[in-house]
Amino acid sequence: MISATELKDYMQRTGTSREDLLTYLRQMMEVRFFEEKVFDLLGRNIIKGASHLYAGEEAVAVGAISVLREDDVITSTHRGHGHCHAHGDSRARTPQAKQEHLNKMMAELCGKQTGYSRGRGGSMHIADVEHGNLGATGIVGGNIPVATGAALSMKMQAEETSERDGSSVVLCFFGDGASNTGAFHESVNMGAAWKLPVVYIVENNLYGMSVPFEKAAAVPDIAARAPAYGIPGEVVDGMDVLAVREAVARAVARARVGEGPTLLECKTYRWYGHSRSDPRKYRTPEEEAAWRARDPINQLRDRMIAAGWLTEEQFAQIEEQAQQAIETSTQFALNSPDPPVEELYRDVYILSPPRREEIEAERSLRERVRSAPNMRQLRYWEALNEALREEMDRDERVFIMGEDVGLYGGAYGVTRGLFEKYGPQRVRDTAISEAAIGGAAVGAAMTGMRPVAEIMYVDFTPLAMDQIANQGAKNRYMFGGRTKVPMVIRTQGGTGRCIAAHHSQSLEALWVHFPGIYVAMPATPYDAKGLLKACIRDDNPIMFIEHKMLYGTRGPVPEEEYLIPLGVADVKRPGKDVTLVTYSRQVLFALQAAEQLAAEGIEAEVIDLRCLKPLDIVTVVESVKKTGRLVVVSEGYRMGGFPGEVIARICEEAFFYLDAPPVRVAAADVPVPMNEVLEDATIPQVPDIVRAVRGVL
Ligand SMILES: Cc1ncc(C[n+]2csc(CCOP(=O)(O)OP(=O)(O)O)c2C)c(N)n1
Ligand SMILES: [Mg+2]
Repeated sequence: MISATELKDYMQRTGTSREDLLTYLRQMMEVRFFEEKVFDLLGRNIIKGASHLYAGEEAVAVGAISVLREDDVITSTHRGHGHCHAHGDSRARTPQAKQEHLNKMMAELCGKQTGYSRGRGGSMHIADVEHGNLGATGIVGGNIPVATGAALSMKMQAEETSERDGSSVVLCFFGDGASNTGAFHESVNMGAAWKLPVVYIVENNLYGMSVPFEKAAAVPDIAARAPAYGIPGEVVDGMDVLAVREAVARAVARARVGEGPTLLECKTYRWYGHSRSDPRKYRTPEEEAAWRARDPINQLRDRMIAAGWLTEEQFAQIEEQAQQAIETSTQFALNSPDPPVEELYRDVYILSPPRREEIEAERSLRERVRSAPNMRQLRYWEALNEALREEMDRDERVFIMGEDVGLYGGAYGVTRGLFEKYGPQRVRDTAISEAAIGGAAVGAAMTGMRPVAEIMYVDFTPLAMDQIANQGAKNRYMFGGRTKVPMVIRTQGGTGRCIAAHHSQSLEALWVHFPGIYVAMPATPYDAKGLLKACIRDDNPIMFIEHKMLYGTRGPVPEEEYLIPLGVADVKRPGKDVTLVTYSRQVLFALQAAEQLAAEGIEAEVIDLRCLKPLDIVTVVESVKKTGRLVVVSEGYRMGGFPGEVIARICEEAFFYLDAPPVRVAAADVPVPMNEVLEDATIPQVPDIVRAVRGVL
């Protein structure tokens, strides 16, 4: 602990005023009392669920956030009340606004409509995205890629506006346990490689739940990992608000001028167990007492009293006011209503259903495309490439990132020439770090950019699943509808190149499963271009799945600009006898099957869904009402695949129009084998579709 004289020196050196110290003291006390109240409310089952209390660690959040400007942002963790309070309090300008902020925090923990996240997030998803708190995460380490993406966004926007006083920065808080996740390593590497304005702040409270850091890793200090990534690392006394403030100020200064990230390890301790139910068997009373003797609030109080800037009476008064503020917030929360059940589905998506005129315009365009023999022909990849160019020209917030998307042009050539045209800032080659790519897209999208991130194979998307699904797709809903994530994840799937079980799957069923993300799967160059453009303009996260065997296929694409509204299927061939529903490459197979069937006098109607979500079930229902028979075809595994969903919907909505049981034709439930003959046998082939149709007639 520093002496009174050292404190005075510190204040002169750092330009800190007595008022500032009083603010830190008050904020730390409010966090402490807030947590004591939450502990009590949890015990009385008034607050439900899990709450991870921050008491003991107050100096980290308060010291770090005291350095920030209004345009900076933070990301937080499952132990996020301290970050949320320090941040919200610093942004609130009046005593009334400060009280309202506490009210919203407490209301959120109580699951109330008036809470920051409308009661949908609770303790683990507390956020105030509109004011720069990008939110807490329930997935340990999950916020680190998001913070990195936000920092990328800050850097790109600062370069655009060439701000004189340096770029905005991101403070990324996480625990010692999180520093052992892949998300941490991928993110710090990406942040360092791109010199992003982010400060990674590890709150090392010695344990990840019950496991001591010393048993989970072989390095004594997490900060020691920093040089391995080429960035500075520093161990900081996390019980000393001024030490934290000074270290963070240095790191932020570096970040603002483009020198990149710093890893700060704040050694700290939590007063309570991991959560309320934790009996803390893994800690000794002596260890707890030793840390309590270093209470960050008492340390600051004692120093201020010694320096003559605070009396016992003044301290008692701050204490009383802080208690009162927490009490008021508790009353506010308890008097607030639950979120209305009618709003259960609100904010999962940003809905912008296409207008009838838009649907009609696209329908007549596609009819013209089909019947214009002299229209220019583009390959599927060229159509996608043109879509990217047009959207990058139209909107400077659109940028591309992914593995080998730069000079290489993407594994399947879709981004060819874009690096040359738009440069390394807007066409960014990444490290082989799928989680960081997905999370960076989320963070960038949350902070004003419109990323198009490429994951080379859909088979690799599970590596980014937490980031895309948990952090991205659920973002808007769990943060109370106060955010949007306009990102497109471009990827490709499917068999056809003998590249076996890790490069040939069709995993769309995984992606349609998560609420909050759309899935588009175009089959033709025309659809590919119009859908990709529409997806880039849409405000929702979208998984855009191409097919590796379609890239070389040619088709008519109009010269003029057009969009394809999301969630509008295309009847690619009309018919009256059977409805054949499919998407992606199987559309081509279904059309061939329909051709063969026509020779037998069977008229199959081929519906290309184009988007699996939003799903145009109306077009399918209308067709089934006419034909009475349904066959759904997909290259995805049969078990739990998308055809099952379409068939279930038809049974729900048009059962009595069916004249035969609906049938699915899907991929064999085997890992895709490399051998060509076996590979072909795994997916539906034209004769399989023909046979299935005959079977339902
Ligand atoms: C990916 C993931 N794994 C495990 C958990 C369960 N869990 C929640 S918090 C936690 C400990 C995290 O430790 P640390 O990062 O040090 O943060 P602290 O709780 O100490 O603040 C664990 C294991 C989780 N929520 N997410
Ligand atoms: Mg910990």
